Amino acid sequence: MIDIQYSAEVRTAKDAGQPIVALESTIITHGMPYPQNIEVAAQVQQDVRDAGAVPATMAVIKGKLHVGLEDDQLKALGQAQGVAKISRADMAACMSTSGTGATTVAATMIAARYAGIEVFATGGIGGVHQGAETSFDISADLHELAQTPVTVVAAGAKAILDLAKTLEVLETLGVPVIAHGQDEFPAFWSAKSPYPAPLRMDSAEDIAKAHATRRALGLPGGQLVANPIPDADQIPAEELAPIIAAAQSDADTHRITGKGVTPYLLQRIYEQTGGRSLTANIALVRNNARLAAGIAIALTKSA
Ligand code: PSU
Ligand code: MN
Repeated sequence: MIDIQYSAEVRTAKDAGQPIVALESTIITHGMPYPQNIEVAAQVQQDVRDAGAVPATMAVIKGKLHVGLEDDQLKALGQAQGVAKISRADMAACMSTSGTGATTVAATMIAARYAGIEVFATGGIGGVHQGAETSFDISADLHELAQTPVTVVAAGAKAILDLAKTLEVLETLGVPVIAHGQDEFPAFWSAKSPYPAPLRMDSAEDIAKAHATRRALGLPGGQLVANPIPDADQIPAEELAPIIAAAQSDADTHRITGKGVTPYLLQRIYEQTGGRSLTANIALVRNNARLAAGIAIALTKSA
């Protein structure tokens, strides 16, 4: 048995059967610069509350799995140096060696399932990287979606990835990819991509029903809900394309590999857009938090 450290708020919500939304912490430690990372994390938690659910930000702190962070814990994590980025492969080792690590989408799903939380909001999932045919860089997030029954709300996959290959792998793995309110798969900083999403749903209730039906069928694995960035906050894909290409080529030149790739690319794009990529990132995460709260509420009502 793992001794989970619940925040006071999450503990109360669990006891009362209230809707809870899981949140990841890699976006805080490896996805956004300090101090915006802490402000955004607190804001996203508040967005979940304002929408009627309770936020549970996940992290491993000194070997303990935390489900929900107190304010001081969140602040410390956001400023700490050398925090590990933990995915499925690293989670147990981080805990067993009393390490401190931020959870990626994959690790957050594992933590959520363990804590009985079925809905999770993030920015973008990891996916198949450009050049994967030679690098084999495919995020463990995709395999996690295939085996852990959590509905993940994201703004599609980051445009730094190969979206066509990412969609193919998700199809192979049997992961339902549901675009919210549009036919196209969204591309993180842009609402639309050239690729149609395999499924479309227009309400949180419909998404909750599909989740509950998968549960009733006993299907392992979760759903990916692809929620487009709000119109006003988009960065046009044409504008980003050369910036992404340059960032990718820098990553290749500097031989960045493995876990380092995604944080490196995000940081380069942040610098090259004069911070606009971060503004868009914040808007889309908040938008996802609100939809995830709606799904968690609908699931609680139908239970
Ligand atoms: N989305 C963001 N910023 C991030 C990430 C996603 O807006 O930092 C993180 C998530 O934690 C995701 C991880 O699980 O990047 C994917 O990393 P990799 O490509 O190494 O699997
Ligand atoms: Mn990778």
